[in-house]
Amino acid sequence: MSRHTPSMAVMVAAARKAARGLQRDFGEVENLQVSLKGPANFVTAADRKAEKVIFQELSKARPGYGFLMEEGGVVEGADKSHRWIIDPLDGTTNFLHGIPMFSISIALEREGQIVAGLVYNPISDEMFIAEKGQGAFLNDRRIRVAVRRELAQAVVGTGIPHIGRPGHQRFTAELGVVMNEVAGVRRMGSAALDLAWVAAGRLDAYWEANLAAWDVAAGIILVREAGGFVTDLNGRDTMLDSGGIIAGNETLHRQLADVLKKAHKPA
Ligand code: 2AM
Ligand code: CA
Repeated sequence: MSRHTPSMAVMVAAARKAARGLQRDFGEVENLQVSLKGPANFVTAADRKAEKVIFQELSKARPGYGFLMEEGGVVEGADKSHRWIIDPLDGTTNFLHGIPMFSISIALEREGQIVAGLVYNPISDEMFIAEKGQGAFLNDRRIRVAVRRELAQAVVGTGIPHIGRPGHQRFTAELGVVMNEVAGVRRMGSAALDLAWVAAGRLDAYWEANLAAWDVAAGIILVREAGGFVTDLNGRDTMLDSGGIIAGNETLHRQLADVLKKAHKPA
């Protein structure tokens, strides 16, 4: 069993409350798929609504903490040492298409360091949480990164840039080298869930570029508390700023980083 701090209890309560709205709205999206107008505006509204619920719950419980949110951006708090980093709906494209793979991501930063993270999949009811020094948990059961030591046996997650996003050529080059080294590549569509799945040992490793802080903040502490390694694509600790990320156990993290370097060298 995990022992949560009061802050984690607050995060869990906020996520569960927002999830109830997302579950209802996801059911509606499945119905809207057949309409010509499609569910796009509806999904934007669901996203904003979920963020508002989380913002209100966290503000009530911890007055003064600051916020960095996907929809609402930065909200300065009176308390300069604490900040919530929130993605109310990570995996929006999946949600829009009725694919039941998306998540709520909430992280707590103290003095610039992530001290708690939560990633919740409302459809599978899987709650991934971690606090600094306390380990990582899935629905109250301890989780650990996978122990595989060979890329040739590893299933590796990634994200594929799409229309309107940068990095298409870079990704094609990366995939070109990685697919020759691994047992399988998976593209799930929610960076927060990908990292939670690395923490749970479902994915052996994961990489992606051009992400935002709210996509990865909670997932980073999940992987680390599950015994894994996380850096940006240059091996540095600046994932929240650079937007690139590599995660896995110590061995696979290093191997994947080395393989990716090959993709970035001019031929
Ligand atoms: P989203 O669903 O909240 O948009 C998929 O590869 C991952 O990339 C998802 O976590 C997705 O988050 C994220 N993503 C998509 N577009 C993005 C953008 N313009 N900036 C940062 N992250 C993005
Ligand atoms: Ca996101």
